[in-house]
Amino acid sequence: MDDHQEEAPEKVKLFGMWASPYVLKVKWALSIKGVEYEYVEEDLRNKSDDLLEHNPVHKKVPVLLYRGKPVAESDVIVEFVDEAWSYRGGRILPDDPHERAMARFWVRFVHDKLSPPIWKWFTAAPGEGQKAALGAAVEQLQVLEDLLALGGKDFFAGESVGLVDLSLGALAYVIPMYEEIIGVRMVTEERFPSLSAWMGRFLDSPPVKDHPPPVERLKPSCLLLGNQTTFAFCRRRRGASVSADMKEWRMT
Ligand SMILES: N[C@@H](CCC(=O)N[C@@H](CS)C(=O)NCC(=O)O)C(=O)O
Repeated sequence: MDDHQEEAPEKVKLFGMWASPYVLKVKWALSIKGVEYEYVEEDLRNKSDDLLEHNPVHKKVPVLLYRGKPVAESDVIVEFVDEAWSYRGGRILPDDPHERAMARFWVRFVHDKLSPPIWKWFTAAPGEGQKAALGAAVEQLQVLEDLLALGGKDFFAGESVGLVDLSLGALAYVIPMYEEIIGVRMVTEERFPSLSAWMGRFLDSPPVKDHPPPVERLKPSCLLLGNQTTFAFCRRRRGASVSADMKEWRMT
């Protein structure tokens, strides 16, 4: 960005929806940079003309409007925010090109390798499928555990929240919520000491304190996400137990 002039608040607009982890990630990025903006809450069952005009390809939130120009896709927006306001706030991407490439690599890892088995674990019926998904999720969580332990830093790329932390951020509040609904603990201090400490630090970090995840509001909304999720939630509420071979994972 050539022009590093301070933006008037009305020049930046974020189209979002309260439950969206992608929107929350963008809010956290804007908070790191100290950017003021106007927030527009979308009804995704009745999308506004503005949203459809600004994101005609995906028709999804988040969309960031900067000087009237839209930026869509949360990962693209986060990088854009870091570049557009490079002169203020904390750095989201590292300065070093190789470290930047590695940060992007781990973002892809979270999307492609980690999130799918966690979602599968949450939505699977008790039995082999649930056990296999748990095993797959734990295997990938171990990769992150080792990465964090090796780095020896508070966050993935340093002493403050950066790109990888933001992309993993939703899991820091979603995993405990899933654990509570299913009644199984996946990330414990014993199994994943570095990762569980990171979760605590992340949830306590300034951007997350600025925009806390709407956990209590989200819990019942999980029921609306899909039949399988509804099934998992209802099964738990009815007091049915997880399968017998998963006793070691059960919440105490
Ligand atoms: N890849 C997108 C995903 C965004 C996304 O899935 N947004 C959801 C809300 S969580 C949405 O707008 N859904 C509306 C729809 O699918 O019609 C990103 O990272 O921004």
